[in-house]
Amino acid sequence: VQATAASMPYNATKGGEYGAVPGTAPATGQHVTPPSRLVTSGTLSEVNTGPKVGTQAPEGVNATIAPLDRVRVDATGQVLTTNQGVRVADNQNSLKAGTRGPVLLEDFILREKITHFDHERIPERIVHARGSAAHGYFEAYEDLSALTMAAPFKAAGKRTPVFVRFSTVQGERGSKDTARDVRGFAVKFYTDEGNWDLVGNNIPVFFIQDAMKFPDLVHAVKPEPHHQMPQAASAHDTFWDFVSLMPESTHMLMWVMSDRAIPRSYATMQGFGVHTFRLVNAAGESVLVKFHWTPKAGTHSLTWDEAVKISGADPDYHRRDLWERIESGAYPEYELGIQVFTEDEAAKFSFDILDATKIVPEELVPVRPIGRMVLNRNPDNFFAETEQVAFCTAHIIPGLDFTNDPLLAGRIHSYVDTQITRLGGPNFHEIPINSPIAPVHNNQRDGLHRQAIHRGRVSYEPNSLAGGCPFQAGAAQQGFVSVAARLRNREDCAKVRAKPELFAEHYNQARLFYESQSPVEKNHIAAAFRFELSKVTVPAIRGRTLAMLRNASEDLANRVAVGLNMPLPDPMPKVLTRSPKPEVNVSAALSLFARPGNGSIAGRKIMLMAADGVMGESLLAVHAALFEQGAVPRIAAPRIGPVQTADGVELQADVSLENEPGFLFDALVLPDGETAVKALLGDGHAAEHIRDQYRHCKAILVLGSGLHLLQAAGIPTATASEVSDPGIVLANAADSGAQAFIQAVAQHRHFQRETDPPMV
Ligand code: HDE
Repeated sequence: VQATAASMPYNATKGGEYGAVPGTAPATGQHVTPPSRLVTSGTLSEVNTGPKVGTQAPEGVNATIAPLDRVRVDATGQVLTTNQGVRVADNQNSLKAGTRGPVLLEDFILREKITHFDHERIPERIVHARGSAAHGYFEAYEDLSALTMAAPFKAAGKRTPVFVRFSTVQGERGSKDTARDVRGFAVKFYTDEGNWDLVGNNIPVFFIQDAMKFPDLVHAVKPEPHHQMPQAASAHDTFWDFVSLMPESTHMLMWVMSDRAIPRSYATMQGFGVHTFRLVNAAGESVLVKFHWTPKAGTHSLTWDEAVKISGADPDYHRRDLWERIESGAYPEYELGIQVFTEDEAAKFSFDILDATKIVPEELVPVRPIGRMVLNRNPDNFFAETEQVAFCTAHIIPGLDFTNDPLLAGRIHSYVDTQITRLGGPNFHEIPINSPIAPVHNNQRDGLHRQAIHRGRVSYEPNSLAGGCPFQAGAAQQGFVSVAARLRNREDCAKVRAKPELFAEHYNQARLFYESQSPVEKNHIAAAFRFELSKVTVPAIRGRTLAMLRNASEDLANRVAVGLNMPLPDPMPKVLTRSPKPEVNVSAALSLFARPGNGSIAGRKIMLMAADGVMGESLLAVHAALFEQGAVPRIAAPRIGPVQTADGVELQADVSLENEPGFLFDALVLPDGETAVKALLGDGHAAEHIRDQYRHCKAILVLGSGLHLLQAAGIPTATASEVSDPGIVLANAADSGAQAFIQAVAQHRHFQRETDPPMV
């Protein structure tokens, strides 16, 4: 019982929200004195009052806390007022001429309240509308000044505060988290030399090569305009029509049809800067760079059947997971790595590093780890922070620079532009979550929603009246200087609407990706193409996609064609008949299994099934062992509330078999106890949950007579003597099975049992 209360996924230090006793909500109407923030009772990061800016700071520091405190509002113990600070005496009734008479126009309190409500919504992001975010910090491993003067990399151990927003691309703000989709991975570094936004994705390549095609891509993938369907899905005609006419998308399609597009958690996916950027040192020398984020917890994904089911039972699955991980202290952590190479090296590659549909294989340029990022604080308010945060690729700092990637060029324009509509004007940098911690001084003035009150009569430069201030910073004062990169080929200087030749090679890296996958991953890619294309109603689009796939992999094209009951068409004609020879044909790093993580099961949700008459001791022993590992064990019974064990102890069921279906959990424990097992055999939910766990290849621990549940659910290897599936752990008298089970959970999935179609 104790363990159940302690495993509640919130931060017990938030005393003001949960009452004096951790875990007890204040009674309705009871007001609780707010804890003094930044003293002893804030969240883990709030209690930290160490130095805020850039320098070495203690664990959990977040430099944006202090500036944001200026605008934080806590109404505990406060009287209700209007926006003008006038105390409101009656918040129940509008002002009327008599109790049954008309409402009076003079009721400024009603009008203010309704008017504000009418304007509560702002336009959602045109892409990446659905997202979830968290605060944290980046910590450099070493001094990188030989390569770059960028502020976060100036000293070993230096910490820079960050705000990170993860997102899906296609769906609307209220759509599901587990759609098959690319995930945004946008990081705002609040450096002491200005804000740097690394606005990346969880996939290192993109669908298109030139910003000119972005509106077309987005129009094609979004719900179709005549009937606004389907929501948050690429499995429809317009998307496949477009991509099958754009062979440059072949490589990206491989990634999007792989399990990368259905991550288990934001904490178990990689992130990539996608484009090639530049690092610049104090001497003005520059090298080319690709950015990689790698999760400490390993790269893990859902299965497709699971993702579909989760989207119904918990559309907020990833948002909840991120929130709960942080509240329970299982902080998501990622390592930042860079691939560094020179322009001369790049000139010899078989692909163009300005082409965002290409990776630089790790075999060609290894990834060098340079720091880690820890997300340790949830936002206080979704709208003020997660919704109003404005990421812009144009936000870079001295030490970094762009390359001529034509997709990046469009982005440098687009992000600032889109905020002007979305956030209502050019002063969005003054919204607290967007404002830099570095000082801001310039002669820009006015505009909608201006917050700063600029003093003096000078708003121009040069000036003498203000002593020439604010003055221009030379390079010596860390002023931003663009790299004077020379174009290699002077003919390129002619104005043209055209692409470099290597941009026309579309298939080498699509093949590389597919060939680098494990057999299980290949199965999933083939199944994803089959699923998506079988939702396409126009057969010619299916045929064209197959023709394109043939150029990347005959094996894959064949498997998809068989899956669609279609003959293979001729391969799509290639633009480049003489294809450049790729440097590598297989890259182990491209498989999800290449990064199993640190073996921790922290943050994994595990269902412990129970009913009256359950053998409490064995169940609680497993509960304690899981809790010890930082996992989130949940007791699930036919109804929530008290469950009587066989020896008369009362357990509390956190969830019911009805309100939290089994597929929301990473693993399952079946209980011992004849009476409980009998009760669970009579509840169809139990068998459903067991079958889902099995089908989704998750670990199952069977305690004693719980074996009957496994057998009744029709699990193929379910007799005590013949369980050969390493994902099914049988406890016996000598061993609770907890340790073997923890190892099985750490494996994440047991794909050995997977069949297509599923047997169970
Ligand atoms: Fe974006 N993208 N994008 N994008 N993108 C936006 O900006 C755009 C691209 C990415 O959590 C928008 O503030 C163009 C690549 C993320 O707030 C918009 C092009 C990559 C986010 C926009 C691209 C991304 C966005 C919509 C092609 C991976 C969410 C709202 C030239 C490297 C950021 C907004 C957040 C959001 C434009 C292609 C990542 C319209 C024109 C490639 C993570 O400005």
